[in-house]
Amino acid sequence: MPRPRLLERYRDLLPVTPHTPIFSLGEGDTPLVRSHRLEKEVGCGELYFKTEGCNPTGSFKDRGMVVAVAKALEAGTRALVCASTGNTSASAAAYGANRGVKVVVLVPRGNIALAKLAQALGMGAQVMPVEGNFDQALEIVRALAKRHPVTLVNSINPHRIQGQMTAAYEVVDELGDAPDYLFIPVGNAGNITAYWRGFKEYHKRGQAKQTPKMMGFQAEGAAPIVQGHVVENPQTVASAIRIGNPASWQAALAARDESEGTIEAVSDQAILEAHGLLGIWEGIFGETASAASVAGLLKLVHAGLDLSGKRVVCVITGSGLKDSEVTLDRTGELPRYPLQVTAIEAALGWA
Ligand code: AN7
Repeated sequence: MPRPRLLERYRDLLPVTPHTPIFSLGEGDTPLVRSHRLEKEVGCGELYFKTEGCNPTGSFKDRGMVVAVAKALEAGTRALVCASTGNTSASAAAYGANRGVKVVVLVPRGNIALAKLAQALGMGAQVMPVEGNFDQALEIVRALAKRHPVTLVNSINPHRIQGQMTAAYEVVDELGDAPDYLFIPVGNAGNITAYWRGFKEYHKRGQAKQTPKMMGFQAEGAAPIVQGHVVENPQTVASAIRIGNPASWQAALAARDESEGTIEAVSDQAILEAHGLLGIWEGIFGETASAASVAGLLKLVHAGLDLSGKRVVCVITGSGLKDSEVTLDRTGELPRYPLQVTAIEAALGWA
């Protein structure tokens, strides 16, 4: 028997009715990987990575998308529309293609990772690069969704958030309780909102004894929540979180305050360093934006946060294959070697 996937596994916790179509591309049930080295470095009790890059399109967006698309079909939608820094468009393209629904995605021209563009195009979405940033593109698709019988599948869509709550359920199901801390990157702030609601829901149902402190991290050049105002021209190497006016701003503040957590900024340099450590120390190749959670963990620990005896989960929101160009920029050009055993040995110092 195939394993039950997200819509079936968490049916009772999702807005699934007898009329909701049930389908799957294999989303959810992603690995919770115990840290090999970073755990000792930060001195916490247990450190885990929730590796959301293992979802079918390589990011956490698939959890929310499968629910949003199922509900859109149930309601008889004509098309799915979204604005995206890339991952939402890849996910919408996949689920739209799988169900035979038209998908329209607006992306900031020149500012999305190539692999994500290829995913959307390769799965038949109508990709419309626009002269503007993510926030501006989101305004356009909001207007489209008001004027036409189509479904907005950005995280403003409550079904997206409900789907993404399943990641928190999985963490608790696997650990037997909520962790003490959850570290997570913040862009449009849908995911931090979803995790918090998920943990609260499980706590309310008695599935978890506690809820975690929510520790969110924006990139320094795209940190509206940290600065307390909209950032008109957000800039960061982590293109997925290059967002200046997050849709779930208020909900993210609620997650921070109710959980007694924090939302802070991390520099691009810190994100790139954390990305390197995650790969080299742990064997986890995350997306650049995903490393904001690890950069945040390191930043707070170096600033004196004591995590001894604590259970910590870092969400790695997407796969490093998504924006591998950033990694290659960081690692630099490689020398060439002669095709000779002795030359290779000499270069390795094995001579
Ligand atoms: C890898 O795809 O906004 O705070 O349009 O792709 O829930 O927005 C992506 C966001 C973190 C931030 N990590 O999550 C989009 C988009 C990765 C991401 C985020 C995104 P939210």
